[in-house]
Amino acid sequence: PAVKKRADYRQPDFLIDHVDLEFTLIETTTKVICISKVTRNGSHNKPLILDGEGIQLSSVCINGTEAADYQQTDTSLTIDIDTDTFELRIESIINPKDNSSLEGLYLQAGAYCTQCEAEGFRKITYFLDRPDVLATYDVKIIADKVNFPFLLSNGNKVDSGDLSDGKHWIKWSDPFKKPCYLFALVAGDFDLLEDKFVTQSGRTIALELFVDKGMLGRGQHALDSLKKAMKWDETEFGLEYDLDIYMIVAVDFFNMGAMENKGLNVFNSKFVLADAQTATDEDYFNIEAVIAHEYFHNWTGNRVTCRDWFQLSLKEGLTVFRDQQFSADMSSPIVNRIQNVKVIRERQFAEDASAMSHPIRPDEVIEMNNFYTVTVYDKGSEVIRMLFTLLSKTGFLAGIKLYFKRFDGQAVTCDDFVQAMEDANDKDLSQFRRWYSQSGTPQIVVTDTYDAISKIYRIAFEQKHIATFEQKEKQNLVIPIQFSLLNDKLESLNLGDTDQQQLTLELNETQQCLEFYNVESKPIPSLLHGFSAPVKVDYPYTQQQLGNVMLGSPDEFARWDAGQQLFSNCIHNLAGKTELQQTTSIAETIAMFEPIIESKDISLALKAEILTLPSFETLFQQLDTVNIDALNQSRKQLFKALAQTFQANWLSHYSAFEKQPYAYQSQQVEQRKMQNLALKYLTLSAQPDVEQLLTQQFNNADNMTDSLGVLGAAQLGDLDLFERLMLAFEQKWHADPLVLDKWFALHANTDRSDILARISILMGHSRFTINNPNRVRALIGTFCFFNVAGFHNIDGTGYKFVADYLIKLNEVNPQIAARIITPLIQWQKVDKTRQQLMQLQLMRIGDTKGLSKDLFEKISKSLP
Ligand code: B3K
Ligand code: ZN
Repeated sequence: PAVKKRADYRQPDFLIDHVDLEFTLIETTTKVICISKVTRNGSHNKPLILDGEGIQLSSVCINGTEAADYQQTDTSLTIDIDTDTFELRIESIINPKDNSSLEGLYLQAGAYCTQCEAEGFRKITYFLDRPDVLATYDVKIIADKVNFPFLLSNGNKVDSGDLSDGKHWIKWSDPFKKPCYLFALVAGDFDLLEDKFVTQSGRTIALELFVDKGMLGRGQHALDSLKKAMKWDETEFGLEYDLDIYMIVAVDFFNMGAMENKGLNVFNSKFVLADAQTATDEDYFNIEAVIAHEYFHNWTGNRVTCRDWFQLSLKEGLTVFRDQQFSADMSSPIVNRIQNVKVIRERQFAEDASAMSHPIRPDEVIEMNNFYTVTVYDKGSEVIRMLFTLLSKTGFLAGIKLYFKRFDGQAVTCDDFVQAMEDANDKDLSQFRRWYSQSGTPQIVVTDTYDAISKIYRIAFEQKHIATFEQKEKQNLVIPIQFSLLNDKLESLNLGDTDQQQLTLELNETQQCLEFYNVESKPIPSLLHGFSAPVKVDYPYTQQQLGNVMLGSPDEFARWDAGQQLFSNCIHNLAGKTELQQTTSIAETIAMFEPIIESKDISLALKAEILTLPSFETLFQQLDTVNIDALNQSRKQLFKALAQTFQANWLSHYSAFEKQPYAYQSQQVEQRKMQNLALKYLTLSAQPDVEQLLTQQFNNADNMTDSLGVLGAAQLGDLDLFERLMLAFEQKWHADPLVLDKWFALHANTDRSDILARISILMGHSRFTINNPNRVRALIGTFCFFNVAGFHNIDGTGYKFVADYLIKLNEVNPQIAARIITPLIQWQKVDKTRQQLMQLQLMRIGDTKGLSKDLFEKISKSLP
């Protein structure tokens, strides 16, 4: 497969500014007529080359006359033409029923649905499938009226009618120019939830939410979230919705979370449907966040879009930043920030350390779908956040304003965005731009000295960059580092002349040193407040100093982070120690958390976060080489000790709150979080009547958070009880696929010796199907990503199991296969034996006949 390079970008040879589409929906032979108004772009005599895949071409007409002068390949249609402006009519047939890739137009569970981003439109019709070709669309959909009463597309409904053969048709018109990746069509029978939103300028927008029949009761939260997002974007960014109607359709078969098609978002039902019985607090949170994310794309992505796919972070980084700000405003900012940082540390750092490392604006791509990554999205958002920090909120918003003024209705680059920020603020961002081109996780080495005689404290910050897989040379970046200094009474020092206690250093040289005068004793630095940059910080803290930062830092994030470092250090230090040394070091670490667990001042949410151990994935990323078994073991050891030491506290935290009828409301969310954490610890501590507690909570729960809380806890303890509860859960939720996914996932990450046999049985479960991405992610994805003992079993069976599965999935759904292969290509840090076993399986997959571009790209990069 061909490698595409960012440096090779050329303007399109032809432009299309209007499209008339007509679909006659028939299961295996859908007819598509696409009439494009084409103009030559510039003066040249090149032919028109259209993209197309898996399309059966019926006819090509130019200005009403059938053309013969064209050539077809598997992926293109070349038309020789010397006219400069013409109408191109292409008629073709596609097969939605047999389209299991869920890209292009597909028919699943009785509904037709499209997914065009990144390059799926070419599976629908021959077209200039690139984001810098912007057109208005008129779409006519014809289908059977009984089975497909709703026929939806982008924009406004303009006309409809019945046909004699039981069919009907509806016409849509989208007045906003858009690239074809934002095209959408949905046809099916749904329940419809309707509402209205009045914009700041007084326009009334119709809101329509389409869900599976019978699911109306689960749609309210999504609709409420949409209204909150619409309001928030007006107040915070001054951005108002533009069309008269906003539609969201929830479907069960979808490759990702959701898609921001103009005026017609398509959602994975997982990110729409919620009620107390079936959705957890986390589900409620995610729904609100994803609904907002897609809505925010209407401006950042749709009104201003990407010139080419290398610029994906232009819309994704910015939109993730916007949805994170929104979520922080809707609930606890600190818990939100911690969650964002966990994604960076667990997954983005892992990507940087792997063969798939790439800058937030990649330079080379084989399959674009492989680049919807935590780097482009989440690190991309961190880069925007740094701009926000460096320019201040006012400066940032001025930049945003200029960006829309300049580029509304256009397809632009990341550079254009930074230029707007630069011009609006009169600030040189040339060095900052390197964040877009440089991959890897910077390391900040901090050293300090204190002189008791002169009372001078010096602190030096050094940025270090290590080579990544695809990029050896690195340059210095601009890194905002927010920090404060604490004295030994845990008070923050005033820094500089002002009474400011926090400084932001703009680190842009290799090393920068700051001096502070009249400092009474050597202070402890509290570093990287709010995770002010996506970096690793290295300062030689003692455990005692970390304890002080955890208790005394003015920044809540830094407090949490210090606690995480205390735990991490302890876990990493356990390996290679005698039993006595281990016990002592564990006891010392745990003792430092006593003031936290007993504190009444700290918010419950932060408390629960501080008392949660760093995940295995976070710990893994802290090391250069990892002894998997030892790390897993040590983490469990500390987990258990924490459970036992604080057993009485866990019990009192567990019983501290009175149960109220379920509501998704912050105080309740925090309490459930703390209670379910306590329940886990109680289970691990083998608290005498824990079985009773678990059973009681399970039987009395009026909500999914508390039911799953029990299962998550029981999974850590006695397997017998876990099995019994799981069985009961399955019987109750057998008919509810979204709930059953939680059950599949719990099974998949259970630590048991017969895990592969168990998963094989579950693959035969009547509700499991390889065709549904949610099922595959729940069962197979969870196993790969989270079942450390099973996946990394030193006998290699875990890797082989996954490889066997991916070979099958390659044929069904390459995009999902390429997602799930991620842990298998991240072999760089594990021991030699495992490295070889992993590579062996990668080679096996690589040898598969008909290997997709998606898997090919990841495998070929990751094999040495
Ligand atoms: N833009 C889509 C993602 C498309 C993924 C294509 N493989 C959803 C989002 O980021 O909002
Ligand atoms: Zn997005």
